Amino acid sequence: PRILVFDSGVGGLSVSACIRQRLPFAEQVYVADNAGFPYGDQPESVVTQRCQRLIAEALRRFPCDVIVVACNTASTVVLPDLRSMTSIPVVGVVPAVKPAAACSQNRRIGILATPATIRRPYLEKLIREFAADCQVERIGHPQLVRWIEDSVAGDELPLQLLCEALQPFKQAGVDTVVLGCTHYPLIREELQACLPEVRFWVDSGDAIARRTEWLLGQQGNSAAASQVMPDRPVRAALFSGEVPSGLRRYMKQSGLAP
Ligand code: DGN
Repeated sequence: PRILVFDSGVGGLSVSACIRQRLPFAEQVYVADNAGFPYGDQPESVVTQRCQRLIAEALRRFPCDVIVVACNTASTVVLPDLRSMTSIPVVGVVPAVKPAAACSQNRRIGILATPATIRRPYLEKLIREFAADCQVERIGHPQLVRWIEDSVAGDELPLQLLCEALQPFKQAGVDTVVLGCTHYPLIREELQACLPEVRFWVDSGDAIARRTEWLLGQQGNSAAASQVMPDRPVRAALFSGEVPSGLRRYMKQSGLAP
């Protein structure tokens, strides 16, 4: 089977890695709209049009069995239009508020996401539905996705600034943090170093991989029915802009490329 994984940049690779772990037999086509990055700065209609166009182009070259929109910011706006464009099942990603509420022992949760995701009403809905008994501290960081893109290309992360930005979580005494943007698991170690007292770091990667597995199973695509892809999990990495210079090294490190 083949899975199309889409993001505005390299963040969806954190999801690709989870899919790779759960579905090592599946081939992935990674599509990144880095010419349109970051999506938080774009009107919703532009994000929707760009996603539809790029995914349609990729599907013409590489027919896929499942589409994963591995971007929280895009998932909040594009899923209905994508689903009306194609009969291929589409998986979206939402911040892992529900699993975080299940983990937290002191009922204090931090949500780290892009400003656009923090602003969207659906986040409020998730909190009301799954974390009503928790104190929730939200940080919508305007530059973190950019720093992570640059770090894959070889730049140093501004660690001091990162730790300063996370101070509200320290002050609120959260024991659980939701990584509500798919870029963030790529710097999990640095985040942990800034907030060593946080016990649980929760992201959506594994839940997406499980959902994808279920959808493939529905189509009769399973490990038993497939040939394992040992050294080419990502068949093509299609970037709408310039390919980040450290991409190959990064993908090698994370087992996504030979
Ligand atoms: N990886 C995207 C997300 O999960 O929200 C980043 C969005 C962006 O481009 N700002």
